Amino acid sequence: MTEYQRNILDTVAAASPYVAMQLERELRRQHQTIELIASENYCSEAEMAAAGSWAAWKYTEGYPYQRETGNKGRYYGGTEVFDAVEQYACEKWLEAFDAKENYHVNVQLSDGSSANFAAYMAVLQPGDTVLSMDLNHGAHLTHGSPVNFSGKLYNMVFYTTDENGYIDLEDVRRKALACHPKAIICGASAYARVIPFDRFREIADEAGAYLICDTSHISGLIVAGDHPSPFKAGADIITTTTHKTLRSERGAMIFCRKELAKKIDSAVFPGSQGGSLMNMVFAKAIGAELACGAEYKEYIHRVVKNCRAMAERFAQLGMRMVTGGTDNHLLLIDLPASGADVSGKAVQDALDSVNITLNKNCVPDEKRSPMQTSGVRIGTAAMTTRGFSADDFRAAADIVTDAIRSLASGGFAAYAGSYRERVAEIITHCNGVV
Ligand code: DSN
Repeated sequence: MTEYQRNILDTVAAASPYVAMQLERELRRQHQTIELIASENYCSEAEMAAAGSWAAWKYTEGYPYQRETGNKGRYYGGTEVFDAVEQYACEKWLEAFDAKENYHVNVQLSDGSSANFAAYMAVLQPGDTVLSMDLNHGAHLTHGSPVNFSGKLYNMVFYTTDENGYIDLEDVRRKALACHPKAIICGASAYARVIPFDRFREIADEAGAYLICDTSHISGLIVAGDHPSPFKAGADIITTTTHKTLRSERGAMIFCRKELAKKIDSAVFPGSQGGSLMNMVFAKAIGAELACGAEYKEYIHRVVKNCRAMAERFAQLGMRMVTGGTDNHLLLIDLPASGADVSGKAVQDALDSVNITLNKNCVPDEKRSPMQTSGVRIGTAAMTTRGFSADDFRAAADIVTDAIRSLASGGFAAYAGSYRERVAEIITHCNGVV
């Protein structure tokens, strides 16, 4: 446990021994667990400190200064410090993405769903047609799920992946020209290959549609140059969370072409949220500084390298992945194609019991329900932060494969103790982040 974590526990314990006890339990769980959920990561103590500070106490509805976007400054007084930090966070994030020239950013969003909500609200009316990726093929709930606002408010049309699991650009183009969408959405939560933003831009231009890119998963790779940039491709709106591969505190941002800045700012406030979490904006400012540094880019290169090493190991072991491998920070194991007649949910639960955390995930043309699934998603961002090497990820792939196979053959319980021991051994290679 770090000194900072000890101080937090002591401070909390003085007010609530119960909450401190649960916080300590969670820290212990994190410490002993190999964290393979592709959307999770560990931010710096500096960001945690800013997020937990008195910056949370201020209401700051509105935006810093009178911007050329037309917004009218703040609604309350006493915001000088917040104006400066929010402006600084915006400038640093634009610098991190090399997007200062043509893009505007709003850093007030608290999560990816509200970012997508505001992004759609800025350029779409209820009932408009939107072309988006099919959820079973890797997209996010906010990309048109019938149980989500996006599926309820807009007329969603879906493109899919091809027989090899890659985005089917012919399908995208055909549907775009047929349905005349107001916007095309690209970006995914469970897609292991490069998203061809430039091709999406061409198709959106041909169809006369806005191009909205949800880069929540891969934004860190874009900063580090390990994935093509939607900014360079000229996307209209780019959303991202800040806590996945960007490795900052929890939150989100919306980037847009400068001419859309007023629409985006208005869609965020007053359109869809009130007082923003300014403590998180302080943390995001630190996150942006870190993302501008060479050390962060080197970290992302290792995330990608480690993911390839893990995918190669799974392939050697006879496990099948959607698309056969990965270009980014995640991979998707197809359980039936790997000869394992078990659900993703059963694998997730079994691995939880031996201190490996990952998540069940649908695969293209999924036969099971979303609560069961035929796949599991695995990511390398979190454990790379904790210092895992390519060899450590290969060792983790060995345990995951053995566990899936023993689960499928009914012998998991007999081996669970040995899996736990193997996890405990490689966890000792971690640094002291948790
Ligand atoms: N929950 C996130 C993920 O796991 O990808 C998306 O919101």
